Amino acid sequence: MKKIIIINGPNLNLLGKREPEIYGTQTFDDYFGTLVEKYPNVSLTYFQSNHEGVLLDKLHEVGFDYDGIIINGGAYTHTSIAIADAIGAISTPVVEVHISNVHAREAFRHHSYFSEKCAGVIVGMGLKGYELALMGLVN
Ligand code: CA2
Repeated sequence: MKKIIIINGPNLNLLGKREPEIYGTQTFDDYFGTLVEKYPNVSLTYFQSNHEGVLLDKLHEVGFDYDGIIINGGAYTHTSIAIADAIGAISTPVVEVHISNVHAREAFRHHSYFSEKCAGVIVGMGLKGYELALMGLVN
């Protein structure tokens, strides 16, 4: 069974609770439950942290063992060379996901330090983007 982890960065614990016009009304825990049910043949785990170093430690922990990583780095996407370096250093393929279309938002969201180190990038498809990334990694 393939092992895939979803890693969410800062503020994504607020999904479904704030700014529903941008990020929707579903909590990530609820969405994650539907994914687990829909993909019983994938060993799917979920991790969220608001702390850059904790996200780095998780990437190091899973990055030579898991079959795929789906990461939404939140605002660290646009700031963190350290997380980009970690994505580049590990052997597990990483797919970058953003719920909103970052290219239709403020200019500071247009650049990602992660994208060039990732196997793929999905933006603007809402929470469905995580499922699309999952399909890309398992097929
Ligand atoms: O669109 C995305 O998925 C983002 O990664 C979300 C980040 C933002 O900084 C990126 O530019 C794009 C922000 C996550 C904040 O999530 C919230 C969710 C609900 C309420 C408030 C914030």
